[in-house]
Amino acid sequence: MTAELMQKLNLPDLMTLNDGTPVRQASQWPLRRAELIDLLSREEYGYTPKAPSRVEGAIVSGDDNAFAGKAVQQRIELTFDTPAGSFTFPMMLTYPKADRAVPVFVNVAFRPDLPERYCPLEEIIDRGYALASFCYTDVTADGAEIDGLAVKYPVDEKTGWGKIGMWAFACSRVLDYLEDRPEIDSARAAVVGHSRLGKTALWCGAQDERFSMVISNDSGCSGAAITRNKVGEKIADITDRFPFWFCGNYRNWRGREDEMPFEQHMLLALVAPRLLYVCSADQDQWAHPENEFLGCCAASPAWRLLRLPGLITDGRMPELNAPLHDGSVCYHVRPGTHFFSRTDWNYQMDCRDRHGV
Ligand code: GTR
Repeated sequence: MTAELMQKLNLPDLMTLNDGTPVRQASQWPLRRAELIDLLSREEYGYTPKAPSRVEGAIVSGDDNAFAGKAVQQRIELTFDTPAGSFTFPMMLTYPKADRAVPVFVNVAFRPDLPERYCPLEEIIDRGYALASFCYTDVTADGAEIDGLAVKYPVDEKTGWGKIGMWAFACSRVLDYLEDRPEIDSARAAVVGHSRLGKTALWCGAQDERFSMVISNDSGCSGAAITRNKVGEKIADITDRFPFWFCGNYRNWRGREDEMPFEQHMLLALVAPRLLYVCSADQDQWAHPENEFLGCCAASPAWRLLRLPGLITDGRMPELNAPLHDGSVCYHVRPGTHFFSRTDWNYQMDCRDRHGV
């Protein structure tokens, strides 16, 4: 059972302030939240710089009759100031024609062919959602290169932001821009990504409370999965291959998972009281679905503190294709491998419809 496993794993306590005071009331959550952001910034993802005061968008091309007239599609260049001059990156916005502002997915995507070929955009439009997507490497390369946004801010070797932090920052800049678009209901914005970009969506949504929903698809290690007792990828694996995703300090925890003062349930808990949705695929053992589920269970006390249900579960791993959508933390595991499938998107939209976020 999950409760016993959580005890055995001896996870660092979500509900104790750094000075040892137990967190028992909702009024203590903002302080605990700030502590957790600081901890995860210092040890894992690096510190995020201050947001720019304004993001400008220039529509560079568009189609007012996309999808046989059902939608509007625009390629937009976003520009904002940084300490080293302005930075620009492209995004694609598609929204259904409607008589009111529509909710939106902010999707950090892998491929430059926006919208991504695996993204079921027509279904998204038909279900009344907009999609704002950008390709992550248009922000900065997925490698050790100091390029793009990475050039624009000074980075401390131990605690400066890694690439996940930079991509997450870009998701927030997309929302800055969408707040100025009357066609978009920016109070109903979900940030979503798959795999390394699922980690990105979580870190973005953990910090940026404007997102009403945060969705992780197969994010695994350093995403939704509890690191202690994890199968598949471990901190040594991920920091060997992708050290640049994180801050320098993260390497200190290679092979020392049990000693870490932080854990991934803390990342998930930062989404409270907003809606969190974690999606797994049963054959994705590198990500480890069971530990992603465990992450949802272990994060749930944050919602309960705020008088909301966390994950509603009997503590057992759910059956395949039996999504848990009743609580403020939602979870599903579908059959198949590591992929952002149409099934995942459709479950995510079912969940949004149901919660109205
Ligand atoms: C893998 C990495 C995972 C996951 C995945 C992906 O190579 O080990 O953590 O992020 O890439 O992004 O597809």
